[in-house]
Amino acid sequence: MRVVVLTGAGISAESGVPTFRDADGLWEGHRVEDVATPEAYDAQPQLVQEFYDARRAALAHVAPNPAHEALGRLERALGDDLFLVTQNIDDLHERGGSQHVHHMHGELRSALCRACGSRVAWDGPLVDFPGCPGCGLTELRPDVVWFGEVPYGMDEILVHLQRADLFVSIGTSGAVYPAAGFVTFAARHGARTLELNLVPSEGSAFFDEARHGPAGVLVPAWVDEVLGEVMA
Ligand code: BV8
Repeated sequence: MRVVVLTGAGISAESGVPTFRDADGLWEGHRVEDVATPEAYDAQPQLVQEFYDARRAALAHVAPNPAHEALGRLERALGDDLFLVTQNIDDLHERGGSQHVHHMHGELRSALCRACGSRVAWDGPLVDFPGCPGCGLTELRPDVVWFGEVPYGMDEILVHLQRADLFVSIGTSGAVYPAAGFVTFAARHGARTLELNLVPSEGSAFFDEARHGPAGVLVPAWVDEVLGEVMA
């Protein structure tokens, strides 16, 4: 059985990582749509760098939760039959045991050079505009896909969605495209679809089945179910 799992901020909520739309604004009242754009970066690079520096530094104080760990278990059982794509830029899937994680919106622990295009592992701040290890120019920005920018790996994601027998969306509001459109695309190509979310998302009606509750409870239970089926 080929499974595609899409995750959003809700899967990291129980680890203490703020979501975007539950509280009123993610960071000091800034809406992510206002800060996560190239225009915001060009207009106020310092503020945008600080927004991401704060989130990158916060990674040291959070840990994966049972939902991340359950998906690590699922990957060990399904191997290449599982395709995990996340909208999240944290590293909790990796720390929860997933080895193949597709960060369609980039990663906090990576920097992108606007001069030479290098994507480099980066754990420190970028606000002091350090030189790029590739070209030396002080053009490093967060390696994060902002609104209006093209998500990473879309061709590969669409191939996996076309082939999927099951598409599962975990902890996302279904507010942002193209991720919010994956459910209807997968269903059009014959996949069964399941939503695991705290409350009905904006796209709930598109799913064959929707279960509501905390990811830390729903995801381990669902993985046990799938592994029971697969092993049977
Ligand atoms: C693109 C990285 C072209 C940055 C992010 C008008 C109409 C339709 C679309 C558009 C439009 N105008 C513009 C667009 C396109 C735009 C878009 O969709 N805008 C929206 C606002 C309308 N999209 C883009 O610009 C994208 N690019 O379209 O390029 C293209 C398209 C296809 C192919 C080629 C080219 C780029 C968007 C990427 C933006 N970057 N993140 C950063 O992180 O700082 S978006 C960011 O918000 C996330 O990455 C995520 O994608 C998105 C939504 O966040 P969620 O993860 O869903 O989190 P949220 O807080 O919203 O929801 C949390 C959910 O969890 C809730 O449902 C809650 O109930 C639940 N939850 C909470 N606690 C728990 C829980 N669930 C379980 N357990 C819990 N404990």
